[in-house]
Amino acid sequence: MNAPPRLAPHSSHWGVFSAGWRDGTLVVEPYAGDPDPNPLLQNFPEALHHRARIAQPMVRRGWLERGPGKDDRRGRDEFIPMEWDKVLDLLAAELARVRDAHGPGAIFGGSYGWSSAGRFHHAQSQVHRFLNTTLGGYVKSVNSYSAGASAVILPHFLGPMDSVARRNVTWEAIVEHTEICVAFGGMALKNSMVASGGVSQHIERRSMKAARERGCDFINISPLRDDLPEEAGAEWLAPVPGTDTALMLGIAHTLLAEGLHDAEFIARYCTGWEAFETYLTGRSDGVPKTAEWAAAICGLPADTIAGLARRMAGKRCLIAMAHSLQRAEHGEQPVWMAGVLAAMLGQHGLPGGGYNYALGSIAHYGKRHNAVPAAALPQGKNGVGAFIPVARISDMLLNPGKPFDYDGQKLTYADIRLVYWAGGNPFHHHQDLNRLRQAFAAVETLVVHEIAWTATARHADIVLPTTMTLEREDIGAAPTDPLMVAMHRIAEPFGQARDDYAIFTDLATRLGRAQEFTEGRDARGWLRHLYEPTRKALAEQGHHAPDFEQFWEEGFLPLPQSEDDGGIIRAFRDDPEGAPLPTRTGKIQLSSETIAGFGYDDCPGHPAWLEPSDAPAAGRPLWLVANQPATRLHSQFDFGGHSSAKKRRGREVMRIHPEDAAPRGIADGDIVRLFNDRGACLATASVSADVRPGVVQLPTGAWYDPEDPQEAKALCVHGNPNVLTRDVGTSRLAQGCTGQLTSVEVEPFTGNLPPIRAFDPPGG
Ligand SMILES: Nc1nc2c(c(=O)[nH]1)N[C@H]1C(S)=C(S)[C@@H](COP(=O)(O)OP(=O)(O)OC[C@H]3O[C@@H](n4cnc5c(=O)[nH]c(N)nc54)[C@H](O)[C@@H]3O)O[C@H]1N2
Ligand SMILES: Nc1nc2c(c(=O)[nH]1)N[C@H]1C(S)=C(S)[C@@H](COP(=O)(O)OP(=O)(O)OC[C@H]3O[C@@H](n4cnc5c(=O)[nH]c(N)nc54)[C@H](O)[C@@H]3O)O[C@H]1N2
Ligand SMILES: [Mo]
Repeated sequence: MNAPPRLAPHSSHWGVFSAGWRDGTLVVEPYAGDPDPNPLLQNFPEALHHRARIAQPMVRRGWLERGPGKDDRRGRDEFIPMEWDKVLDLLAAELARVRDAHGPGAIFGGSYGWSSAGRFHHAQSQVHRFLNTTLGGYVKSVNSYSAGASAVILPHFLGPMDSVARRNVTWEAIVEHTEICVAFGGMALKNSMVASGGVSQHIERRSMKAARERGCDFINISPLRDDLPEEAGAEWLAPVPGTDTALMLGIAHTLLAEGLHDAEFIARYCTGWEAFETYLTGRSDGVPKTAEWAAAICGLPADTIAGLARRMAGKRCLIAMAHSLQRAEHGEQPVWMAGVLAAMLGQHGLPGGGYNYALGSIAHYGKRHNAVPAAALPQGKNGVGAFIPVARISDMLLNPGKPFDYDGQKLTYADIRLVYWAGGNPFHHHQDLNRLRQAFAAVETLVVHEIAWTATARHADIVLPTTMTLEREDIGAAPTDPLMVAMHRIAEPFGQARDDYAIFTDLATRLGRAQEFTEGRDARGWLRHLYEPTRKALAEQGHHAPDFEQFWEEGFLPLPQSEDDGGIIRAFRDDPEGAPLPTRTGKIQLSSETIAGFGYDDCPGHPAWLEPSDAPAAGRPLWLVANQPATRLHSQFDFGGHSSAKKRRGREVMRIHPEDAAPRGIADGDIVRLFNDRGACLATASVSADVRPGVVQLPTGAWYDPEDPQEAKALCVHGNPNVLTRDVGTSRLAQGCTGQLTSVEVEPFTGNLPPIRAFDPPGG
């Protein structure tokens, strides 16, 4: 008998693996060194040759016949297949037209999205490099959908996002030192199983188990019971969504009133206590933020809140906070308030203590850093200065020239004619999709590179089919993962799909800038080039440093890691004068004159409880939590085997508490309709006591599937919650994404059940 063919190494954002073919079937096996592999890997086999893949370049009929221009037929027009040479001629001419007529400042190339894990073929880097080197730049986006509010507020009071999230408290330190871990938004394993660039070892489950066995208490503060795993043995406290800042204020007030706060730490390491304390005690507004006050807002008993404060004091206490809390209106507030709470407890900078923003939200955090650099494609210089905070995309396209606020600046929306997207799915990530459709109708040309017929591709004028990761070679690496992966090619390209790099190379050639874009390298040449800094650093430090050929043959290259040093916050604690924080005062800012000086009513100069304007009300009595999906990464491979198998009756699953289901006549497995002023979608109900009463949960990622695309507020028959979410910024400070929470009503769906067509290629 023949030996089974050798599986070759590869990597994805959701895990490292080996893959290959056995009897005509794609086999995917997790990396042998991974203690807790991610089941998302099993989305690959069915996805590879799925009918949802794009087989050939396509151009929208209306654009082809009438030329570039505003057009509300985007998303409901026909597509015409076109040869590669012809479509690239057409696109190069259109890019040159926009550049010559309006300048590169009329091109939006932010192209937000996770694309795939390989560091060279990373589509977002490719499109940025292409626009910079061939057209002189593009209007970009700043910050992320993940952490839009925190990226702006954290540097004001503590330090840059990366230092507070990525280089702070490690899982090792938690296992050894933490006595109580209070996790706002939990630390769901589904989330920490994912990291951009890949992750070779999923250690979160066993770390929580080990900490628990040593005696660490975990508190899961979340509307969902399963936001901490069983292994953590967590206590579950479920406040009303969006009220964590009030809860934290109630804890802070108890600490102060009972003299449990660390006044010495505040005096030595913090500034701005007075303004905050005046607010906390109510001297500034007549409202003391007591546990009773907080209880009335967050729905937890006052005793529980005060009891939690007493349990947190005097112990090695770690406050963790999921990204999700700040992906909501006034999202800056819980981020800041959690930092203030950790300061009142005197815990910042202690091993296993303090405040680790976003720990457990993603696999990058809580790890040591690599001692050697890893590959990244240089993006060139962007000659355009204009930008938007990333989630202001529809606002910009609908309001060219309109002023907006951002972090103390008054900026103006650019006048965009052409939008170029490669490696992201705005119909996944953006809010109020009916408004996004209007925004995309307002541009002259929309170009999309995609592996599959996402709703974004369906709304484009020019659709270019790209290879998916298994169809090309790349290098997988992330700054806190101790493994570099030689990602071998596992499959031939689907249909006529080409690499993003090959497409951009041919476009750059047509625009007379081939050398600037390619620097004379083919894809293999780039891999060698990007590998070299890692090899050199390994050799210099006396580690195994194979040349490129040997690395490729070995497949998995272990990388050395640096000490678990606690980063800038530990250094500051050890030496506040010698290693000041990069804030304005060099200390932890419990209030900020800078922010107060901006005069924003939705983001005052100290953390504060601000009422959400989108809370449940008549006609929309339930909070909707639209969180990250457990069964895929965002919208990627929604058509894969694992994602499909976890749907019910072909639709995304919405969880609802029995107390909310019964009066509505909703039984487990029923198809329901979720709706509010902005839109409606169908989902399959799962009746479960693991969600807080008054809350329903529908994760993101089911592909937008309008029942009748002609309608402005079409029903999404598949369960995409972003038809319901609101398109507003967190505040005038950060203008971050607020997609996590909105309010809705739910009812049984009684009409004829519409078919799911999201994965059928559009008709010609
Ligand atoms: N309501 C609500 N909305 C949210 C969130 C929420 O909590 N609630 N979360 C937000 C967050 S945190 C994020 S990060 C965003 C994520 O939003 P996105 O990052 O936009 O979502 P993805 O589905 O990962 O999109 C990546 C796209 O790239 C494509 N792709 C993969 N590989 C390649 C490639 O090699 N080349 C090309 N050209 N394309 C490729 C995939 O097919 C996919 O369509 O969503 C945000 N949206
Ligand atoms: N499997 C999988 N993992 C992922 C991703 C994915 O798409 N799939 N996406 C990755 C990305 S890009 C990111 S940015 C991270 C996102 O990390 P997060 O944004 O933290 O992830 P979510 O699952 O959206 O939210 C975590 C939990 O917060 C809780 N929550 C929501 N609102 C509130 C609130 O007001 N108060 C409290 N206390 N809790 C609340 C919800 O119950 C939710 O399950 O996840 C990453 N990991
Ligand atoms: Mo994210």
